[in-house]
Amino acid sequence: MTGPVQPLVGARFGDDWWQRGVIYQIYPRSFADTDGDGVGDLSGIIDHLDHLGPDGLGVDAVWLSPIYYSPGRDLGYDVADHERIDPLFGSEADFDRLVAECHRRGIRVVLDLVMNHTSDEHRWFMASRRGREGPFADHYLWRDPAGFDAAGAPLPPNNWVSFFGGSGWEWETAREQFYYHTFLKEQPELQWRTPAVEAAQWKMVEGWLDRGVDAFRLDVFNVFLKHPDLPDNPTRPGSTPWTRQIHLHDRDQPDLPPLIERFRALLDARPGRLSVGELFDETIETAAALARDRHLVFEWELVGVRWSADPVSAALIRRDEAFGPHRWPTVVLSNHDQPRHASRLAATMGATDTDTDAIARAAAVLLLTARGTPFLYYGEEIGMRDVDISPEESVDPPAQWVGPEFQWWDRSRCRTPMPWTDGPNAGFTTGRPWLRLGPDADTRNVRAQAADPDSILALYRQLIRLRATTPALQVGSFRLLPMSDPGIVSYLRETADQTILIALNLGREATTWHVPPPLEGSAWRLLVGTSAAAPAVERLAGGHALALSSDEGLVLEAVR
Ligand code: ISL
Repeated sequence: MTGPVQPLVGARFGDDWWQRGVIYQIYPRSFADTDGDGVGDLSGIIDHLDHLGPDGLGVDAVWLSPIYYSPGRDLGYDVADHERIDPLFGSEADFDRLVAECHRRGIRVVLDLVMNHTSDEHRWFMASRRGREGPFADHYLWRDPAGFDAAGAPLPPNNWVSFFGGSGWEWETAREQFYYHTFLKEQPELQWRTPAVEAAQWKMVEGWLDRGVDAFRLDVFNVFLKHPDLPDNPTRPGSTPWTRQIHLHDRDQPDLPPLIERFRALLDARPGRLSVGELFDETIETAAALARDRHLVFEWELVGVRWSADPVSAALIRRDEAFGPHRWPTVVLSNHDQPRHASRLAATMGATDTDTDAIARAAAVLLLTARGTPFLYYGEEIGMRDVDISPEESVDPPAQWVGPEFQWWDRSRCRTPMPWTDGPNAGFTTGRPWLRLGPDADTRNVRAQAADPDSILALYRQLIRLRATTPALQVGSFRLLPMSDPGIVSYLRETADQTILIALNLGREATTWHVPPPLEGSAWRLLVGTSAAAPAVERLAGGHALALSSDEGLVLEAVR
């Protein structure tokens, strides 16, 4: 269908980018709109690639949240055709142009693969629900009712519930069977135990690889397989139907690892490919056990952390212990499912009037110096915050379900349009934006921050550039230093011939940091400071006392 793929030109890293690179997540609906419909599109992404490329932020890859044809019940995570671009975002040619324009700038392209479920408008499901015969009959998780109640209504096959609230089973009159859905009822679960399903998925994956896609994020991959007999889950005390079950039979089955390896083999057959898996509702230990070279698995220690020295240190240690020296973690602070970290971290301290920009700066240091492959979420590079969205304006489907039994944070708040300029609608669209822009878009936007050498954007650019030329920050070991001064988190990143020292004052007060002694004969040189007032230090001996304001961060290197 398409011509030869534009080769990657001038990429900073070779096949080891999975470990050394920085990946930037774009939520396509909210990045940039070129056709005036108020929804971001692929041409909008192309128009702004210079913001991301080597003369801008300098990221190594962009991950696009789903851009496939979809009715949008879960805003693209309900795919009606995995092999087709949603016209909402543009044409097939626009996609090929996006890949080419990224590759021309040395940027790789990561697609979001949603393979656990499809949309109920997928042609497989529309055929499957019609009856028990035909090529798609067993593509989904169909089951007979457990029986019928006194009124003759069918009873679900087991006690499984949907994570998004309510029963996990939906009755289909035409088949006289139930189908299962972990998420919305418009997201029916695929039956991965049907060989034709697996074969079709791999064919689809190969198709995207052939079109030049460099990597994939795997949505909720530990849910693909269920216990073949679909037994009841054991129950336990909990606050919601979901947490009242031990999810023994509806995910993490023993034959999951070989299934995932069959997927990974498709990527390993071509050089320089990576995958990053998203585990649904799982622990960091599970993430570490499933991670291997070139195939990352997200964990959420730093997403759930309270913004204070003790819990942040504990999270860093937990990551280090779970992954150990031989498995490679990711570093994530924000994504399209979570409150934006500038807002979230401030809220963990119960603060309403805190300077979230100072937090965003310190967090940028953590994100780009902790051990692991960093994932940025669009807008965090300008310190974007959550935006208040009224229930009437919200477009996050599970948020509509909210009730005493099902609490859901409205994800619309973290998915608002990117502010590019101080013009109308912040340069995002000439139409009516699909979600309102933040109230600070006039001042907090890319153009304003690009012109300000002390902006959050300038700091992100500086840190990403530093990381790209500093092997210890890319692949070095991690060592947390004992807490010597209250509020200070400090750690080392080291290779055989480079030592980098990071210090963050996560206390609410200014404090004094006593610089640890460097190796014999060397001193510390300041590489990056988050505050405009950071001392211009060329040679700093151990024991030196430095004043650090709240949320101030420093990155130093040991020099001879
Ligand atoms: O959003 C969450 C918590 O606030 C997560 O638990 C999330 O539901 C879970 O990680 C699964 O997320 C993924 O699959 C969902 C989709 O709605 C999310 O956007 C996606 O990231 C169903 O496809």
